Amino acid sequence: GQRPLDVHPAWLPPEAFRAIGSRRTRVLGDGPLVETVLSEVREACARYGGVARHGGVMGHGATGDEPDDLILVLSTVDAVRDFVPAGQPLGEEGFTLAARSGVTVVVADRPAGLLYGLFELVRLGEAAFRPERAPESHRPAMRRRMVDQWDNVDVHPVMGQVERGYAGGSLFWRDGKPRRDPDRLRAYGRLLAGCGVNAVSVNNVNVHATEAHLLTDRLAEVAEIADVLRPYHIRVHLSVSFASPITLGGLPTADPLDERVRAWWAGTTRQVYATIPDFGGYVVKADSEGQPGPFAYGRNHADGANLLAAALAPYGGVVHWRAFVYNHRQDWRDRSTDRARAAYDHFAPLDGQFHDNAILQVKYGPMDFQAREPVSPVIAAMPATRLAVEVQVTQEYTGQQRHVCYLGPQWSEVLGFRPWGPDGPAVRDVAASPGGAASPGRAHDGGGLVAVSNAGDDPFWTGHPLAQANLYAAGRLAWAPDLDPTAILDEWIELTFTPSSTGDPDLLRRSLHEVMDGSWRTYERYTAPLGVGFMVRPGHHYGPDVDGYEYTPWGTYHFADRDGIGVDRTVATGTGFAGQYPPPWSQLYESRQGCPDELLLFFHHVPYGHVLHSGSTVIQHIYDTHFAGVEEVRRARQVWERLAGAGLVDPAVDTRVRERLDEQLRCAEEWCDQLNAYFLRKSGVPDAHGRPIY
Ligand code: GCW
Repeated sequence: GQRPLDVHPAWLPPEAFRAIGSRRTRVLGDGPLVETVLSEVREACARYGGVARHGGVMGHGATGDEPDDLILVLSTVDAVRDFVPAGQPLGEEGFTLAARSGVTVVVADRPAGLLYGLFELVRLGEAAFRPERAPESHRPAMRRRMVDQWDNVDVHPVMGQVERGYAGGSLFWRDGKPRRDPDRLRAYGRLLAGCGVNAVSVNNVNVHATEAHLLTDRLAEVAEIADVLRPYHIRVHLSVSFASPITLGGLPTADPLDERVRAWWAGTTRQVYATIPDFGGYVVKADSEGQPGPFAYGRNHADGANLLAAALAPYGGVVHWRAFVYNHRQDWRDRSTDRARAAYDHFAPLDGQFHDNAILQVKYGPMDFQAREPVSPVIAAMPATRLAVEVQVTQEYTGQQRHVCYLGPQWSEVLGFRPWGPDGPAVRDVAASPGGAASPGRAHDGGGLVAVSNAGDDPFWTGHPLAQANLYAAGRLAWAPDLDPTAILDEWIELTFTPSSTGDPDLLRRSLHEVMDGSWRTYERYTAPLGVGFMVRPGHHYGPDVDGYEYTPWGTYHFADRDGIGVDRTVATGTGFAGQYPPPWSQLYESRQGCPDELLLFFHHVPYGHVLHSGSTVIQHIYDTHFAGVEEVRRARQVWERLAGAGLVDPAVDTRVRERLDEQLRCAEEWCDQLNAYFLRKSGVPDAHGRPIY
């Protein structure tokens, strides 16, 4: 029995377990993960009147027992074959679901598969208990499905406790000390497992002085977190500072080729595994935005990553080495430097030089988590390197969890992008593991999906209750990257808003889809146009400021003048970034005609009168989309009000969502008015429809 939490149950409310809890279930197997499954089933049965049995013989209880409705069992039990014929190995995490003659069976080769099978049953609800179901096997496409917390132990003077966190404080630390709230932490692990996540990196990739100590004298705090998350099959990873041998070890250098440095990392890592035997590995942001790295010693990123990979290898650990490396002290007058080029320029030449247990973690776009960017060219440039794709669930640039912005469609577009053209593999294949559902047929294991978490100690976990869907979608896409994001949204709605049985469930579903499905594109419409990005207030990145970054060292410019706007990244006349893609994309992006509208200003500087594929001019597109975006937000607010008015949502959720929708509308109007005014003043071209522009 868990103590009832004073927090929203998100996608695993008790009602989601009704179908299981009202039946007779037998769990066969032992060990900690099986215990977790059993305790979930027991709790559901206690609530809904079912029976949970542990052990015994498959299909038969003790004499006199009524037969089982549901059996969760490891494939080592012979009797399983009466239900599910032997098939392909299911691996560490896969499972098969089947039903025969009114008995539903989940079979797995390993205990973790039973846990994921249980959550599949939860998603299916009553549908899991049809009398007959043909066997259906599920295996994760990606072996590594990780969330990165950007949590600090201390409250950082500028960034707060959670860097780019919009959901309160950390779930791990408070007042500089471990929070030690195992119930809350366990509930988080449960939610993560419930959407398929199996790894958590616990601290910010910007590793400040206090947090650096988590690796050594404060390691016990990490071990405590690992203990709580382990029953949900979640491994803990740690962000470390490349300068640790100096700052923690007292060495005069952190040079990756120095013997003392290698010995320090080896010894330190041995200690880590002595304390946390199933530790996942390190995450490193090096030579990026002021973090220390190998450049200080004239070494490259492969030298740096391999140093840590070598220390982790004896224990099966991995290093996630981030590719987010660029010059953040650029001179804006220097038109030859292009931040978008940086990751490729640094890393592509190193392809093939990284150890097997080094994973290069690449942000999905070449800039920085904008609402719209092309897919990073690094993903196609390093066939001999294990790559992980990083997405930002925390909504730094997409409304900071004050705006509804369901990002499933964005990530799904990225994962489905085919960098080598229509006949080549997709991004999801590059990140997948051989033998996984995506069967990419690649030589080596992909590095998986990494999602920067949007969760904190907020009672709704994510500030905006509807932002829970983003965390859920990130996990589901890591497990099955070809899932339709709209179907994922449906799952999330179905689980989270389990009908209070009052009211019309169809209205609920339809309304939430209306509010959420297209919300990413709505956000794109009222913010920076046609892929140009940024135009946000510097520092905190909320709200509009068209020129906020224009004359800064950050490399994020739009170059608007009286004649036109956009960044010339062509090979012919620009920075050459378009040439970092393989054909056909290099050619498509190079030409104004071939370039998709939504990325036009990312690749080209064009006159305001340039005609888009849509038939509209750039300037008219800016006006139209901004007015339309505001209208869409206004409409979303009406739909929500109607929904809440019908008594279909919990009043606390309603209050929170309504307050945020009000702010979203205010902010969208601000974006619209500022952007339109700015471009009217620059271009002198009036709106064709004569709408108010200030
Ligand atoms: O998006 C930027 C953020 C930084 C962040 C950085 C990164 C953790 O503004 O706050 O630092 O990206 O991804 O390293």
